[in-house]
Amino acid sequence: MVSRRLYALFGLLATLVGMAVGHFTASLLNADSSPVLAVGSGVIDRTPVSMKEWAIKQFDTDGFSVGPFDFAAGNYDKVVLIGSVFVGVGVLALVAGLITRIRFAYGATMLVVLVLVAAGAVVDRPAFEALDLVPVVLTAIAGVASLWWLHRTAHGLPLDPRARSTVEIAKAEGATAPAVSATSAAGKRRATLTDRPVPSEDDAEDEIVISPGAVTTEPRPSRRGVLIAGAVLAAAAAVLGSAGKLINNLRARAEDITLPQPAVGEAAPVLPTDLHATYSGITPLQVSNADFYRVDTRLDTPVVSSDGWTLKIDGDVENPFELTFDELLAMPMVERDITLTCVSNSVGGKYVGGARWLGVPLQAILDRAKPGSGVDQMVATDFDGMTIGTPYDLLTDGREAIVAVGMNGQELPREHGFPARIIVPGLYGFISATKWVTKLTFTTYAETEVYWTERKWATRAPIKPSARIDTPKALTTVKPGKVLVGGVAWAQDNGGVTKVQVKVDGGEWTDATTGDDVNNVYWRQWYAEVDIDAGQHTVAARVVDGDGMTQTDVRAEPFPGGSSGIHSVLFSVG
Ligand SMILES: Nc1nc2c(c(=O)[nH]1)N[C@H]1C(S)=C(S)[C@@H](COP(=O)(O)O)O[C@H]1N2
Ligand SMILES: [Mo]
Repeated sequence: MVSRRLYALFGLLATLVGMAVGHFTASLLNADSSPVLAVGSGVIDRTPVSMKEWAIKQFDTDGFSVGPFDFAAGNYDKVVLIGSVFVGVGVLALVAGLITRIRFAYGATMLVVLVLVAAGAVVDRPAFEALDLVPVVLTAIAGVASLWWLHRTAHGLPLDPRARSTVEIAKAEGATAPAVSATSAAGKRRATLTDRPVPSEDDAEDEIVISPGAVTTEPRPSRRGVLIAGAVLAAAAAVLGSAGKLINNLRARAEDITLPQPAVGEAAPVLPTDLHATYSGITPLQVSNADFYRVDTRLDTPVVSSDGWTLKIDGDVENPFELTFDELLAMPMVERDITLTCVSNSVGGKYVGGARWLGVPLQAILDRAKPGSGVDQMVATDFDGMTIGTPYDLLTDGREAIVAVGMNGQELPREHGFPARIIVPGLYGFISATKWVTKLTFTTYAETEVYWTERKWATRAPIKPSARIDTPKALTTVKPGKVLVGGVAWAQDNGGVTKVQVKVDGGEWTDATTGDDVNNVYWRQWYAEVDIDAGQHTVAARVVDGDGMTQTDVRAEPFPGGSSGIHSVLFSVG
């Protein structure tokens, strides 16, 4: 009955119960303290860039869930990383279970060591506070207690080691006991019907084998008891896990915020005709909040309440100050159409999007704070202590950075930084677009090293001009005749898009038709209708920016300062 496999399963089940208890408690206290999420984040933070880049290519994802754990969408390799964490923990849990076969304490110790690793990950989170340890401690207790219960039940032993076993009780009462040997409080052997040497208590626990003939020599494990304990624990894990998920979802509901209007003359102009409506396949001019790409280091969707939120301005400034959300909303607002781009977007990739942002010009904050002359970096800190650094000279070279509170006419979605985030036109998101921002520190590169700088990404990273082909899609077959080729192009840091050119196979570059321009820091739609014969073809596109420069065909990987190269698509006509 108590086979190796069963021991291993005990370890797995106990670990799942522990994880569910930890996740549930964390959902009540602070989602960020969930041991599972903490381990996942820890792994993400420690994964070398090269591996992430590789994983991005292999396992692009829009977010996923494993049981009760919802993982945010994002380009990072999260599937692989979290998948490996789950598999790794699962294997170790099975091993811990197996080890209890030798001695319960060994397996239990192994579980505790596993939880200690999770505790390390929790403590390591930048915004760690003592209360965050509660879920980890409960994880350990629940895991070991479950393991103990399964183990004792499987051996027909009482849960309390000092108590007498059912067998002893039965014996004492004079009933015909089905099994006669058992352990007493002192661990002494009471009776045995065989002439085998009397095994020690530990041996007895090790050697429980129910086979015909050996039936009466050992404490009788209860198959039913094990089944019940297993079912109860599995149900508890499922219920707690689901409850944690439900609570997290409830907490993540949007707050009811009334956004202020932009100041007089600061509303964004009406957008021009969206080519998406006529030429299907081209990305919409404005990407809806629901469809907007998401990239961050988080495994969850952070829930930051506007109540109690503040934006602190400090560092080398004449006037440090702090704004509440209401104070921020009371400041004069501007509305701007800006296309955000991620440095880890590969050529032709989807981590780019145009949206309408409402917010306070950063200039208003600079005017009040008065940064010192030595400042060369603005470090923005998010609610969890994650940091993003922006070159101060690029912030103040005339581009209009904003502290945004609205996105496409709505409050910022939680995924995109509620209650407030930074948006800086022309700079990749990882050096500018801090979501869930709570602090702006004016400092120097020498003094402060931010998250991605520690990981060797570039510190100065203007967005590289690029054209993307949205249609036809790679490796599809389109109807013969006039073939629609179209997409979007951007050159936010280079004076905007003047022209987009396309090239079919080895032909000449020819000008495409561009949609009406929104502004220099917004992307531009484009299309060309080309006569192409049946067969396999390649189409390429490139942008000519506002400075008159043609997009480079030199290939570069996203790391460390953004990808470059020409996007081309192989497709068939027929
Ligand atoms: N707090 C926080 N802000 C962040 C990030 C992050 O990991 N944490 N990622 C940045 C990156 S790399 C990009 S490209 C943009 C993406 O913004 P989006 O998810 O709203 O599209 O957010 C930036 N802001
Ligand atoms: Mo990014």
